[in-house]
Amino acid sequence: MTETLKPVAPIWCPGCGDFGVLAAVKRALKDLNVPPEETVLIGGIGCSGSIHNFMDGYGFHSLHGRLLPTAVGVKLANPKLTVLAIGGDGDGYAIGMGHFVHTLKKNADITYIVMNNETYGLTKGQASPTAPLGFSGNVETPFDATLLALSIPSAGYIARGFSGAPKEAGQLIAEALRFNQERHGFAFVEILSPCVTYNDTYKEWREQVQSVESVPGYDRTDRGKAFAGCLNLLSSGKIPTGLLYRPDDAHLAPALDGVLLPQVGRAPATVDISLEANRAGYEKLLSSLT
Ligand SMILES: Cc1ncc(C[n+]2csc(CCOP(=O)(O)OP(=O)(O)O)c2C)c(N)n1
Ligand code: SF4
Ligand SMILES: [Mg+2]
Repeated sequence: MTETLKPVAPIWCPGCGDFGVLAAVKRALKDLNVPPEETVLIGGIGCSGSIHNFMDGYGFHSLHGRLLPTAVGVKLANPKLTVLAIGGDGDGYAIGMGHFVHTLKKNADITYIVMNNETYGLTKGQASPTAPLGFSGNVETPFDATLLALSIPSAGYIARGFSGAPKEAGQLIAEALRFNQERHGFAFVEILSPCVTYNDTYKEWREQVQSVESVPGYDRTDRGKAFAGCLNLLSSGKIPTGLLYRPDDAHLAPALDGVLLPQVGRAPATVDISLEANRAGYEKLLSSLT
């Protein structure tokens, strides 16, 4: 049973940062002329994770914290598709943290966008792993996902945008998709996306965000220097934004699809799996089991 659904109007609270991310994703796909029938959006669980319902393309609402293995599977099954995994900070950095690290390591040609609002918006404002000390009774020190990503040797594209600057965020996403198109591997883009209902950080983030472009001597091609540059900004109360890390092509790790697919021969989604086409193979398999 199949049903074709049209995009519906967002159900987010008025003023939610997620509107800026939606605009940025749409702009990036338009800039790259990616048609809806070749776009797959894998949503997480959370306010952010419903983004695929609000735009054209194939959408899949994944399990909480499991959007990344789903997205990798879609990409490996049909590498022609442009695959974006989009979820929240709770989804990606709490329950989904294991998948986040391993997907950075796997390095498939997909783009992962985390809409970070430092809270669990959908479940009414609990502390997420990026929540500051004291927020909603939080007793844990927050961590920075871009620094974590920088610690994974295969990472090749790490960026941070702000939904209050959707044009720049759209450019970072477009560059991430281009990185995938060029078969360079996984692209990670965190977008600061305030939850105006439970954690309205617009004012402070507007003051805190600082593009690494404006930092004299910042070197995004060198992992150690990028880490130190970001850490310096964070230590001085700023939040580094822009393209934080992108080594030269010669220093990029091999992308998973580029390594695996030549071994398999054909993309699994394009293989004829009808009974008749495979009857001889099935019969051979059956007889080998008796
Ligand atoms: C396995 C599982 N555990 C817990 C939940 C409850 N739950 C739904 S959304 C959510 C957190 C959402 O936070 P985030 O990913 O940051 O998304 P946001 O709503 O902030 O955009 C949780 C814990 C769930 N749906 N499934
Ligand atoms: S609860 Fe927060 S994150 Fe969810 S839609 Fe409302 S403002 Fe956005
Ligand atoms: Mg959140």
